[in-house]
Amino acid sequence: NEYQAEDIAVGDHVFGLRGQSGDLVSELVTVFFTVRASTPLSEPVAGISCSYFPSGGGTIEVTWSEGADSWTSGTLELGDGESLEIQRGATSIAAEGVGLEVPEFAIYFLDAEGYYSDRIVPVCSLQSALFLRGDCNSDGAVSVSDAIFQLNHLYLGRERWYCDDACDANDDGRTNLSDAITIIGYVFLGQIEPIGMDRTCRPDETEDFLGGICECPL
Ligand SMILES: [Ca+2]
Ligand SMILES: [Ca+2]
Repeated sequence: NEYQAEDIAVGDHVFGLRGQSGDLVSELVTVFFTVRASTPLSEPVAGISCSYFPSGGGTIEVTWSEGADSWTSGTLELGDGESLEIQRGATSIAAEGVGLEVPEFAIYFLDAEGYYSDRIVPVCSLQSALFLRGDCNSDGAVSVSDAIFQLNHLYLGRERWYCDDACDANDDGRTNLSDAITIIGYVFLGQIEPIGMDRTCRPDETEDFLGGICECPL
């Protein structure tokens, strides 16, 4: 059984509870409680930061260091009602599959006395996905098959790539014939220009409007 009361003023309060069954009435049970103006668990964590990784369905990762007030558990609550438990002593939590944009979410903590902290809404920075430039077909290598794959889509309407940035081999913000030529020049002639292809995964270092699902395939 549950009874809820809201908008109780700050200060000391008491309520009484009596059970009744037919003519029988129990003794009055009284409960004293105090509503505090602010939570005693005011600084559960310090130096909180959040990263959002758009690849692989979207992941948020929140990290922190120990705050001034100790806590016994915590919760990461997503806007859709899903929640994840934060283990005692943890300094990070990650939520996977949160979608293609930073979701609404908050974290809060609970101390040994049963007090909750305020809800903390971290600001997440966008972490660019790593990808292998030139690996248009996402098989983990830069080879002539990437150029063929790209041309097959561009001119024959075949399967499209997942990661625009990987197919933008010359990093000019467009995916077109010049990228296939760049890939061929790299594979057969060792031409690393214009962007210094070196078979390592990196985030995109230039601003463009390309997107897609990019991951490091290595
Ligand atoms: Ca490839
Ligand atoms: Ca290009």
